[in-house]
Formats: sequence, structure tokens, C-alpha cells
Amino acid sequence: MTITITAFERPPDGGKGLARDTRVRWALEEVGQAYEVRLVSFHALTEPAHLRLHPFGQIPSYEEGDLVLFESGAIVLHIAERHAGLLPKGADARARAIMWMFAALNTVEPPILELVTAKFLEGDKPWSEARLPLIRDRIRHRLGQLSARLGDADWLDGAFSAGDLLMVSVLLRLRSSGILDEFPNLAAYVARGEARPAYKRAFSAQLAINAGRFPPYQPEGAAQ
Ligand code: GTB
Repeated sequence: MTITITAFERPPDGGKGLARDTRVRWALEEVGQAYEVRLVSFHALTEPAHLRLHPFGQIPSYEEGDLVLFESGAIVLHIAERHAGLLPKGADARARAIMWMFAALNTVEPPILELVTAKFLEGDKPWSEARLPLIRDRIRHRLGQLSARLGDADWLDGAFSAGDLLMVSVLLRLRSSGILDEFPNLAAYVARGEARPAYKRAFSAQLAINAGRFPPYQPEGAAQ
């Protein structure tokens, strides 16, 4: 059955792979599933045809026959549950891998998103300057805990899993802040993720959309 995902027609990051279609592409590449991409404009996100797929008017969405999904975490979990390669076979290890997926999205990603919001969407507000150091420290605190747990392991719990895929995807967004480099084992962890052939294919695929589209499109207030 054909799998179709949505992605930005003009990704605001100009090809850094930071939009959330990249993690879905990566999961599909890891399990060897072919997929098609429907590119959508920011205007199309608000139209009924897209809102029928995604009630919040965002990307990515995922279509497979009659199944329509949104939320990148739910999509990655769906892919991981239906194809070998992203979740361990043993029930306990599988539960832990899913736990790391939630940890990535619910515990590590929120302060990182706060930083993105404060810098790019609220950078002109009077409180922004004072708020940034607080957010950075909140991120450092969380990364310190994650770094301590990872230690010198390659992945969070044994073999690479969907938990690592989401955690690396979330941490990637910190690169330009310099905070990731304060935690050498996390920086190396992210580099290991990026070195996976499946990630490279996913990254190249999203980059191809951007070819010839620099400088990046800057929609007002869009896209967190
Ligand atoms: N919780 C949802 C999920 O995980 O799928 C969040 C989806 C989401 O935020 N989608 C964003 C979107 O569609 C794109 S990924 N925004 C449009 C809107 O809300 O109107 C977020 C994103 C966008 C751009 C960059 N970038 O340029 O660096 C990075 C991440």
C-alpha cells in the first residue's frame, strides 16, 4: 500500500532537516518502506483538504490506504510497530524503547521548543532577552540528566530503536545554540544517529526539496 506523508513545500529552515517530516522519513528509511511526499504550502495547511488529514493544520501527516495519522511520534510508533527494525522483540525492552520515545517528545523536546519560540517568534518582545538564559539553563539541566543516563553507551537502551530516532531528532534542533556541544557524549550520540545510512537518505530527500530555494522562506509567526 502506498504511504504518503506531507512536508513543507518551502521549509523555513532551508534544508537543515529540522521540520518534523524528517523523523518520519528517517523511520521509513530505517525499515525500508518506500513513501511518497505531498508538499504543502503554508496556505494549504489551513485549507479544508489538509485539515481533514491534520486537525491542527500542520505537517507531517501520514496516509496509508484508509489510515490517516498525524503527530510525528504516533507516526513513528506506527511504523515501528508494523515493521521490524525500530523496536526490540522482547516485551520489556519494547516498553522501554517506547518510554524513550515519550521521553524525547514530552520531557526533552519541550524546553528546546521554548528556546526556538523565544528566539525566533518572541525575539522582539521586551522579556525575550531576560528569558533566554533561563530557558538555556532548563535545557542544560535536562541534557545533563540525559547525558548521565547515556554515559558511554552508543544508544539509550541496547540496540538503536525508535526511542533513539526521536531523541536524536529532538537534540538536533539544539545544534545551532551551541548547548549540545557542552555535552560531548550527547553530541557524539547525535553524530552517530546522523551517520546512519537511513538518516542520510532522509536528510538528502528533504534537502532536495530545498534545492534552489535559498534564502529560506520566513513565514510570519509560522512553524514551531
Ligand atoms: N506535535 C506535532 C508533531 O510532532 O507532529 C507538531 C507538528 C508541527 O509542529 N509541525 C510544524 C508545522 O506544521 C512543522 S515541524 N507548523 C506549521 C504551523 O503550525 O502552521 C516544526 C518545525 C518547523 C520549522 C523548523 N525550522 O525551520 O527549523 C523546524 C521545525
